[in-house]
Amino acid sequence: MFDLLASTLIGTRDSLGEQACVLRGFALPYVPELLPEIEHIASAAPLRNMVTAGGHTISVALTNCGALGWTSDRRGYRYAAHDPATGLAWPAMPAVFLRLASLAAAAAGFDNFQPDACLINRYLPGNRLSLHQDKNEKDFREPIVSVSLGIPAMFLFGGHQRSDKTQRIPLFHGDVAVWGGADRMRYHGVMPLKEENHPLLGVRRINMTFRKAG
Ligand code: MD6
Ligand code: FE
Repeated sequence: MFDLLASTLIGTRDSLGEQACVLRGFALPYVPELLPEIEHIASAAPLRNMVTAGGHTISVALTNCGALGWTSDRRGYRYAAHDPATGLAWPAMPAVFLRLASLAAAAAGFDNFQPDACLINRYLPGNRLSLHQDKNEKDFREPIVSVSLGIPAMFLFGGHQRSDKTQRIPLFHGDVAVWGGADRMRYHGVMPLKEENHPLLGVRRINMTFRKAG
């Protein structure tokens, strides 16, 4: 059912706002190159569940590549050059990641996007991400590029107040969401993942979020 909807959408664009959209299937041609790179990154910097300042464990497991990595601990959220689990620099950003992120940003109207951070999230069924704004980056003129792989998720895209009504947008394997400019600080989140099986990735969703953080 989802597969049929996803396949009919490939190559289309959904507008989420003035400067926010979903590029359906944009990442599909890159998938054969992306998956081994993700495996390699996760072998050097394993996926882990971080804690928040409030002491809650984040259900989504994460790792990073690039000069900066998004981290959370009892002191809060921040970008760091080193993996707190190993003390090592995060794995380098693979060239194919940069190419995909930059081309997707350009297709969405953001030229010259050169991310220095790629957060890799792994969602299992039941995992969710509550509504939040991305505000740990230095320059809010830079967009966010978010690549979905594996089983589908329902993305929530709200307004500038947490209480604003949210749009619900299904994100499928290969979709790329981009938001920036006037839409850069909009609240967003992910609803609890439903149990499904993806032919390439199994029972999981991988999300890659690219940012110019520093
Ligand atoms: C997603 N992730 O995983 C979108 N934002 O589909 C985020 O929006 C996000 O995972 C800030 C910090 C961590 C995140
Ligand atoms: Fe976010």
